Amino acid sequence: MADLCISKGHEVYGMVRRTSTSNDINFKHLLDKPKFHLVYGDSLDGFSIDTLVRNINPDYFVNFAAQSFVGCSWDIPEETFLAGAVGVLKCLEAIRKNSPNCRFYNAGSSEQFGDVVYCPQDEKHPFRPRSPYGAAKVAAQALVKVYRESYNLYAIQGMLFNHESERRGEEFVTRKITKGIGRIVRALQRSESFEPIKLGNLDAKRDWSHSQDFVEGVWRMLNQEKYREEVKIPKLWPKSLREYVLSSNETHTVREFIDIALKEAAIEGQWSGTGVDEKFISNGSVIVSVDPKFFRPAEVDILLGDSSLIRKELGWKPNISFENLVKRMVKNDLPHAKEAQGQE
Ligand code: G4F
Repeated sequence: MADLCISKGHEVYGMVRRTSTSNDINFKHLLDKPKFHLVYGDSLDGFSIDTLVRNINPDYFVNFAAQSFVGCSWDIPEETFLAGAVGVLKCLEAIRKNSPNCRFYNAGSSEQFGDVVYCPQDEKHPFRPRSPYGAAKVAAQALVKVYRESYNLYAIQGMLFNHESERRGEEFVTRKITKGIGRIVRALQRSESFEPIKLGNLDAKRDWSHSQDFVEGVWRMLNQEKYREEVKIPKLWPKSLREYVLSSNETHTVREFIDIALKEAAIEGQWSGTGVDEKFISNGSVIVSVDPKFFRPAEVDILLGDSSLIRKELGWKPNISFENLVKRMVKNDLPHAKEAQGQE
């Protein structure tokens, strides 16, 4: 998002929480840009948000702050809910008091649909969250609506299906697979032994896209009047602003992701067994196995989005296909790619 805003000529203030070890790998390349500033804050510290909004008086406020790993949200439900919902309330309050013309975007999720009742899921699908994370996002969306309608704020929350990239965190299934393949390819090249990639539910279906496509969608949601006539008059905002679904409109199992990824890494083999005994075997070695420790207390079995509304109304469309997403992530994690980047 910061890359996109800077490419459009905007000044960006990136809020970071203080940590004892640095966690800047995804924005290191921006640190020497004159239009990029890092500021300390925490969306759960109302004072810090209030001061930042007052001092910066931003045109846009994009809130991606969250405990965003669904799998962990049962272990730390309170932190997940506080960051996902209460933090949003603090951002909205700071904007209402200090900068009411600032446009606010909050990251919503297809996890809000949860236990889905129809496919594909569009903006009208009911919210039936299956995790503390999904519940927090539903609460946040209600707060955003209340503030939009009560105070006439340009405040919206998009419902984004899974979005990945070469910068994805390593605990999420896509990056776990591509990093794991990188590790195994390196071991094979050195004739070393290796552990398989241990995963949970291989039958889960997700609608995966590349984050680069989605940040453009977020930008369009923040600037709806450029694309939609009826949003031109700020007085009509609470009624005319829309909150859109972003999705590829395709769904694939975790297993299909693995198949494309292994093919890209030229690892040939076959699946055998079922359930917890399922494995992908190549030349007698187990490459992927199932470990029940990665099963969730409640799973969202299928997510499949319908993003036709934003495609029609704001002219958005994704450019990177599912297959290219997988290939890009694998290429990035193969050992030669890392060596070329001087990271090995
Ligand atoms: O990659 P995941 O952990 O992503 P999940 O839970 O779908 O959530 C992501 O997408 C949401 C939008 O829909 C975001 F709101 C959220 O912040 C996050 O970005 O898991 C994807 C699927 C799940 O069904 C999970 O059970 O993969 C399955 N899976 C199977 N084995 C695994 C594993 N997930 C993880 N993380 N690790 C495994 O070993």
